[in-house]
Amino acid sequence: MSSNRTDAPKQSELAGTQTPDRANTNTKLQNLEQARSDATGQALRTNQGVRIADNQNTLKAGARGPSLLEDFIMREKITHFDHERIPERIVHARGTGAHGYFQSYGNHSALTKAGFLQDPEKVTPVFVRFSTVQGPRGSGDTVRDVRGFAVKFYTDEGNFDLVGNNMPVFFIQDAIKFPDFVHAVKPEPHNEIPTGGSAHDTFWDFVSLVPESAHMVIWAMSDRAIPRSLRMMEGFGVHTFRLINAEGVASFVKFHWKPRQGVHSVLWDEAQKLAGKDTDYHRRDLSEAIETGDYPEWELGVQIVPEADEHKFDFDLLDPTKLIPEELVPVTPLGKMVLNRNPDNYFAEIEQVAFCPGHIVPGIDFTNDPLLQGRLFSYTDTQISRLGGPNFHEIPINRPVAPNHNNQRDAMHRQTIHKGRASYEPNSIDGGWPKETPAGPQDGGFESYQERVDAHKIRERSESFSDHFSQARLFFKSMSPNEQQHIIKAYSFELGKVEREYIRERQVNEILANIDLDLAAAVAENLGLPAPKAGTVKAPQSKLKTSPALSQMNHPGTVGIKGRKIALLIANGVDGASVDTLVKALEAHSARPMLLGPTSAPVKTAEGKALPVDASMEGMPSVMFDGILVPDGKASLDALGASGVAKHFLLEGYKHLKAIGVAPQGKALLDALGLKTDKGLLLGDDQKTVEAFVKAVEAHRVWEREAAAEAIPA
Ligand code: HDE
Repeated sequence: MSSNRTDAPKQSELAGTQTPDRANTNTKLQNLEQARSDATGQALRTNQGVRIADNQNTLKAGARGPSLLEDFIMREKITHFDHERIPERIVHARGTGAHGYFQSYGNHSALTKAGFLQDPEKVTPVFVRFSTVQGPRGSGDTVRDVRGFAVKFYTDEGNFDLVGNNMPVFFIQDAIKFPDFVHAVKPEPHNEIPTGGSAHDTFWDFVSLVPESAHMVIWAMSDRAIPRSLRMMEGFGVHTFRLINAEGVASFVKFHWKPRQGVHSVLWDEAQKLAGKDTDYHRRDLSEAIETGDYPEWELGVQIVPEADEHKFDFDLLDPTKLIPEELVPVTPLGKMVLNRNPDNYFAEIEQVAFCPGHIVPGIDFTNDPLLQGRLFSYTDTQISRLGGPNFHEIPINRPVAPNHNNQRDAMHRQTIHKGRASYEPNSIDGGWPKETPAGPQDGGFESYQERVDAHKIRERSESFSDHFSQARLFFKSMSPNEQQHIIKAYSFELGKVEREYIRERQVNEILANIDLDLAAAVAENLGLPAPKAGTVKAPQSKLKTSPALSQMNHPGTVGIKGRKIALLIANGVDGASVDTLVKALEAHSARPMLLGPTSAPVKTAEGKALPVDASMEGMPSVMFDGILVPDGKASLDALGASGVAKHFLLEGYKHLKAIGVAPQGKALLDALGLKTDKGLLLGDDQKTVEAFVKAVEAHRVWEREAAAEAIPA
């Protein structure tokens, strides 16, 4: 966890890369890099500490002769390189992460005795890793998939890992089905296709045969599976956990992370294009936001269910395919998490971090959710092969800030050099240390919640886990019309890629028809299947008809357009004053304007000045932006109108429902593109138009336009 990064200059200190003085900018960049590096001023040495005189040439018998085996410098270097890779995670291989801190809003001692939730002054360091599930380490960021949301709290009482996802439920109810599910969703075994997605036969074969997956699959077919940014995702602990206070009183809880940036997604066409045009879209977005000081923030909250109310719901709290609607049990905010530091080294931190749902601290405990119980075994087991043995807790990113003395010894890659003779307990040689701490209200040793268990040893699924469709239906019914259409299209797209017709039919007739007949009929029509009959499973109708909290549209966030990326399309002859006004207006809202030219070369303004650009329109296509502005300047507008790349930029931005503002002289450009003004396509550059543009970006997308945008070619 140690790092010198906090003292290093920030990228934000390089603000003003627009300056024409590129040499100055380059020197600043070099200074920044050198301040960051721990090798600055250091000699190049071998791993044994020997200074290296020549890092260019292998030791040879003569300049043109054979290489000599005795060249320990070359062999050490190549041997180390040969072993640079470790096994990637079997699931969640593609990830990124950041450091930050957690702070409690107050004293939550009535709920839990966990120390990090007692004192609003207490700052607990955290490390977060976000991930996709299906794809390998090099896969695209914007594939349709669940996102992992794993948080390590380095608390004074030991590490607490909240290893959650950006969806509140899961595909299966029992851990024993996890390898089956993962084998089905992973690329097909004969050709390793597809990379990163679920649009293939084995996935749909499995889920169409396993109705308990219906609820999670509809989440995966919703916009939640294609987030705009990792900063704009909710996070969920999924399982029901227990919080326990100093008096031993336990409550059931579901953990929630609510992003201040709001919950937003990209459109499916955008997601697919981004996967090619900016494979690193999400990791770039996260690290840029932190680098520029726009620190992502989430609120940690819990839904609290008193023990006495365990059986009050029409589903089982232990069933991980169910959520507790927020309308029934609201989320109580506990504190906030801020991510404010990028990792220094991807491998050392993001790749080597080892999460485990079993890492808990006094005041938190598990429930009998059979998925959670299986996870408690799996994560440590997986680290042993991934990180090469049981000493992974000594890797810097995994080290607790709390001391961890015990009598565990040796094993692969042991770092600690233990002193003393006694590595057993009880002992008298070392005075009996380290000693147990009796369980107690505060600062006591960990004590498991004393749950009475008196039952037959049995392999059985509880009857209370048998309703698989009510909450899937509740989810669909709670969506806005736009979101419902996206879900219909996602099922149609994915099932359209399924080659075996009997799998498509089974999904439509046996799963979708039991969720919602309109949904099933729409998907069937798109697949050319006969209209489905009403589902045969008599799932109880949940008392709640809709749960507005499930729709992303009801989570706009609280930060306005802060950090949103806006493209300004310019060419020679652009009105410099117009660019200036727009940039200033956006900066006043803390948005991130970027100037895009026909190439990466500076653009000549109407006033005759050379205006450096941030990128070319081809280099940073419209899918990388939240909004587009076209400043004034007749020659510039004419040049954009004659450029296929610029026209595509605007049409694509329109198709993806983005806010677009065009200076008044640009009317001809819009006419030529056949685009009509709407709530988010604005003609004008006065204050009022700029404010309307800002409002449209704030709304994330111009949803009213979606039907009209259908006509625009992809
Ligand atoms: Fe995981 N899961 N999982 N999972 N999971 C792993 O652990 C597993 C489940 C989740 O960024 C693995 O270190 C089983 C639910 C996240 O490093 C592995 C079951 C949820 C991450 C594993 C589940 C998750 C993992 C692979 C069913 C949401 C990435 C590498 C019983 C609550 C953590 C590793 C990171 C990773 C097993 C189900 C979330 C194999 C057996 C439910 C966010 O141990």
